[in-house]
Amino acid sequence: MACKRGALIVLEGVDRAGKTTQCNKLVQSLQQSGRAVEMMRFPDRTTIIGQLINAYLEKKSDLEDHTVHLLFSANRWELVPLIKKKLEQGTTLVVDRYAFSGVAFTSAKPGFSLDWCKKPDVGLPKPDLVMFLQLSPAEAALRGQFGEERYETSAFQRAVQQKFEHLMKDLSVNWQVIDASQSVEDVHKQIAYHSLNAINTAQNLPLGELWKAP
Ligand code: ADP
Ligand code: FDM
Ligand code: MG
Repeated sequence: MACKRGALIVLEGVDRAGKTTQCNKLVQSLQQSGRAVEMMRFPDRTTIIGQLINAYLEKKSDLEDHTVHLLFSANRWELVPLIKKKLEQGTTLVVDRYAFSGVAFTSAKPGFSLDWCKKPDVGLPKPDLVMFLQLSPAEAALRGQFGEERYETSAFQRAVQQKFEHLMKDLSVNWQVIDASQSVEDVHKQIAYHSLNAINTAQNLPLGELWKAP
């Protein structure tokens, strides 16, 4: 019998919501329970495309807005063969940001429609679960200052949050909104609960395609 596939689990949310903290914790706890699991993050700054994105985010280079949007998408597509291979081998992937960040960040810029922003990511492996870590700007501010990277301003983050809210109305995606203002441990418990459900459900389902009619 072919081995059961792993689940594609994504964490999204605004800056400082706790995505990276929770991805690490989830991977650790799933590993401790004996499951095959690996973490990924987007952008993946280690590839050649990722290095272009990294320089842009660190404001070491400027890129035209459509161009950088397509680079973020290309950075996901270049990892698709690996994503599919891992999932088929039965490894669950826990992913820090995905196409939803891609659409939310670019469509928060003037002159970009949600529809245009989604197009390059149509057909990507569809996550079995997307958890949105919800945190108010006031609570995010208590977690420290913004960094020096591009997009790290409160006005832009508010616009991004609104775009995420639009995206969450799409019921073809399995969204779970998590209250990220709770303790690290309490947030983790909820994330672990939803993830175990997704892992169990995914093993009997084919991998879907994002933003495509079934
Ligand atoms: P993100 O990846 O979403 O930007 P991080 O995981 O890097 O967020 O967390 C941002 C900051 O907030 C870090 O200093 C982290 O230690 C802290 N943090 C994360 N989760 C919580 C939490 N539930 N309560 C308080 N502080 C947190
Ligand atoms: N970002 C991330 C985008 O603008 N588009 C994307 O497709 C993705 C995946 O890059 F400002 C932005 C979001 C954030 C930055 O920061 C990445 P982290 O701290 O590495 O998550
Ligand atoms: Mg992070």
